[in-house]
Amino acid sequence: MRKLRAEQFGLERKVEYGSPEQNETVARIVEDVRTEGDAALLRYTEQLDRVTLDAGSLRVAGEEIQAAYDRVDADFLAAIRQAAANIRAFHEKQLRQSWVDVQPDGTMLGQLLRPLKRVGVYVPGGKAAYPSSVLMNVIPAQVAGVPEIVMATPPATGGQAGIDPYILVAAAEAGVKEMYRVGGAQAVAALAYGTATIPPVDKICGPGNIYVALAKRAVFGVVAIDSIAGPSEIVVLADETADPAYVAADLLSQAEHDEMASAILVTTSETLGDAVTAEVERQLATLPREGTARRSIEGNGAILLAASMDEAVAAVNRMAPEHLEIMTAEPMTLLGRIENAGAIFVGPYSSEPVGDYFAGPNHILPTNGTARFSSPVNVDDFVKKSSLISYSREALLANGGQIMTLARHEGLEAHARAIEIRLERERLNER
Ligand code: HSO
Ligand code: ZN
Repeated sequence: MRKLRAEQFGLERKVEYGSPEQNETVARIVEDVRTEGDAALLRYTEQLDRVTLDAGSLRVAGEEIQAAYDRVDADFLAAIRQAAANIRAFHEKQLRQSWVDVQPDGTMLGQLLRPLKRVGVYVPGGKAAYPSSVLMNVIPAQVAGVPEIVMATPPATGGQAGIDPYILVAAAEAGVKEMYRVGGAQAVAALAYGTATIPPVDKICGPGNIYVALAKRAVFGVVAIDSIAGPSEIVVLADETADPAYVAADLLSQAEHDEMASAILVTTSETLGDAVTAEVERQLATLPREGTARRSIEGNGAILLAASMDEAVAAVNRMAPEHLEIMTAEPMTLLGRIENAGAIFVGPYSSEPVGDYFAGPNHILPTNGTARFSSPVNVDDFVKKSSLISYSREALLANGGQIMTLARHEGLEAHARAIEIRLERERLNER
C-alpha cells in the first residue's frame, strides 16, 4: 500500500452528479411515471429489466413471500432473526417522547412527535442486494411507529420476474407486508407520485445505482429522501500494539465492497504500517473478490504515517470517515478527541463486520466526509415534530405589546391587529 505523511492527507470527496445523458434519462422516466403511472412502470420494466409484467403482478404476492422461506437455509434465517432483534433493541433506545411545558402564566408550549405515515424502502437488485441493509432501513422506521413500510426491488432480469428469496425473507422478518416488483428510477418515481397500484409514500430511503440516486434527487421535495450514499470508507487508527493481520483483514472487508471504496490505516508506527502492507498482500491472494479489493486498495488505499497520536487524530477528523476503528493500547482514551466519524469501533474485537451485520447500530452511515454534519440512519429520520402553542389570556395581555412592536417593524399591520383586537376586547371586558 502507498505510504504517505498523515499531515498532508485529506480524503478526496466523490459526489456523483451523473452525466447529462443520465440526468436526461432519469428526468424522462420520472415524468413518464408521473403522468402515465402503471403503464410507464410496465414499459420501463420491459425495456430495462427485460421482464414482462402486468399491473396485477407488480405487487409481490403473499404466497411468493411464503415460498421464499422454503428456499433460504436455516442458519441464515436464525442469524437474520438474531440480527433483527439486536438492531431493534438498539434503535428502541433512540425513541424520544413528545413533551409539554406548562408555564406559571398558564401558557403551554410543547413538541409533539409523530411517525411518518408511509415509507418506501428501495432495495437494489443484483450483487449489491444485501439482506442486512433491508433490516437497517426498515427497523428504525418500524421502531419510530411508521404504520406503512413498503419495499420496492427490481425483478431478476431476463424473464422469470423472481426476487432474491433472501431479500424477501429479510423484509418479511423486519415486518414489511407490502412489496413491489419494480426497480430503478421508475420505482422511485412511483413511490414519490403513486400509481394506480402503488400508493405514494412520504419518504424514500435505501441505496441504489446512479439512476436511483438521480431519481431520488429529482423527487426530493415531493417526498423526503435519505442521504445519497457514496462509496464505503474505513479508517483504522492504530499504534504498534495492533495486530497487523486484524488491521489488514478489516481494511480488506471494506475494500471488497467496491473498487471506489477506500481503506486507510493511520498509524504512529511505521513498523505496523509495513507489516499491514505485507498482510494485505498475503490475504488478498485468497479472497474471492480479489479483483475488486485490489483495485480499491491500489486506487484509494493508503498507510498514513503520523508523528504523534495528536497528528493521527487530526487526520481522522479531517477525513470524517464513515467507519473508524481504533486499535491502540488505550482506545477509550482517544474517544473524546474524535469529532467526525459515522461509527466508531473500539478495540481489537470490534471488527467492522460486527457492526455491518449484528451488533445493533445502523450500518447506513454518512459517507464522503458528511460525518462532519450528519448521523447514521436512526429513528428520528422517520419521525416529525409539531410545535404546540397554547397561550393563556394572561400571557397574551402581558406580551401582546411586544408582539405588535415586532409586527409593525416588519410592516405587517394585519399581524399587529390580530393581536390588538384581542387586547382591546379583553381590556373592555375587564372594565
Ligand atoms: N459496510 C457496508 C454495509 C454492509 N456490509 C452491508 C455488508 N453488508 C456499508 O457501510
Ligand atoms: Zn460492509
